[in-house]
Amino acid sequence: MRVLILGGDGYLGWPTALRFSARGHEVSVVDNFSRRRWVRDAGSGSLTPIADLEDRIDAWEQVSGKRIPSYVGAIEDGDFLDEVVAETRPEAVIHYGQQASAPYSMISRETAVETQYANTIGNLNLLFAMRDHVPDAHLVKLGTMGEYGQPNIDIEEGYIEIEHKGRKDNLPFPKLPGSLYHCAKVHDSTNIHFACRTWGLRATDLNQGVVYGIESDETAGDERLLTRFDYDELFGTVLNRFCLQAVIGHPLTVYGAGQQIRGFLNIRDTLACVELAVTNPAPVGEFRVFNQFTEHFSVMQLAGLVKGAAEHLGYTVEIQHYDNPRVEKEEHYYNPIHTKLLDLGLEPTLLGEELVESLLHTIERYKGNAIESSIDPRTRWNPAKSPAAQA
Ligand code: USQ
Repeated sequence: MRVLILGGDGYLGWPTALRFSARGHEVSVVDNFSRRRWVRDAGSGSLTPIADLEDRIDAWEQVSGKRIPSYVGAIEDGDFLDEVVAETRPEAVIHYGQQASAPYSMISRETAVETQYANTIGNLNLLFAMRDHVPDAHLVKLGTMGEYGQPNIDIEEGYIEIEHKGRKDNLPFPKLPGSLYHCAKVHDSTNIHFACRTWGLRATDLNQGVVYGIESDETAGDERLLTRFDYDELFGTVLNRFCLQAVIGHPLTVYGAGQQIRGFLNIRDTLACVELAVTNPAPVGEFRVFNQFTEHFSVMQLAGLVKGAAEHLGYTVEIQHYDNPRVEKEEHYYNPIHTKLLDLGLEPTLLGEELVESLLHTIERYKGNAIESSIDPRTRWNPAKSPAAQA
């Protein structure tokens, strides 16, 4: 199958490109390296050494004999994306090419506008390019569980049957996004759903939880193929951050009481889910939604798990509660349904002490690259409520 991956140089995009290429698909990637730039500008960098895209592609060709063509440019540039789609004529488009950090979107007006512009306009350009060149192709779009927020009812997979004043309908599940980044994802979902209803496109929105992990089958074992690993306050996700913190002796940065619950999945399972979505495409005209995570944990459960695993390896770990920089529910009901990917055959990688220990071992190899000053949270959802503003 011809597969086009937007954001193919990123944390998930690169290992996804290798997985599809390894399975014999004709993969092309698009990227403008904005993730590399955002992290660098924030005074941090990938813990793992990551080769330039062209060098990675050469290395993959040496290892596998398969070449991945790359297109360097911004998907916000509609003409550029239009040409790429017309030239590659994908049967599936996997769209990761977005600004994916909630804290980054909350730094300032500029970063909020940048996030919503990059994400919403890039996605809109893609919908038009698909409509005009490959209307039968399947769009697999990375969404987020954070679109739903934490309502006090079970979260369904995309849609909920509502009975109102004696009438019933199956409607998009209500959205309560938790940051301006998450709001952008909601806007994308609305636009994709519209394109499916109006132009007959087909799409799967993968409402993904928080990803952790470093290696996939294809990236492990050859340093030239490693994917990036972020741990800074903006781009690092919570479990990856805790693991790095344990290894370098930084206190684990629990925000507030740490009773917030999120869905999690291993990076290998992200790749498996995306592959399941691509090989089982949505029917023409359908906007299909999968909730993509395998288990849920509170932040304190994760901190306890990392502390236990790291202490088992001989580290001393302190858990520190930080004044929560985010405006979020710290205690809440959380029961999202996530059966559709399991029904398609997903075999979850479950998190336990052994898995955390293997993550810690991988991090140990690169701990010399860690920039500790990028770890502590500085970005506040509501600066008026910051301790400094109240003092
Ligand atoms: N948290 C801490 N300490 C930290 C970092 C985070 O307690 O050092 C807490 C946060 O307050 C939050 C939870 O951990 O309650 C998750 O935070 P996160 O930074 O790991 O993840 P989040 O900002 O929600 O965003 C990440 C990805 C995003 C994706 C989302 C899925 O960056 O791209 O969409 O996970 S979800 O969380 O389901 O919305």
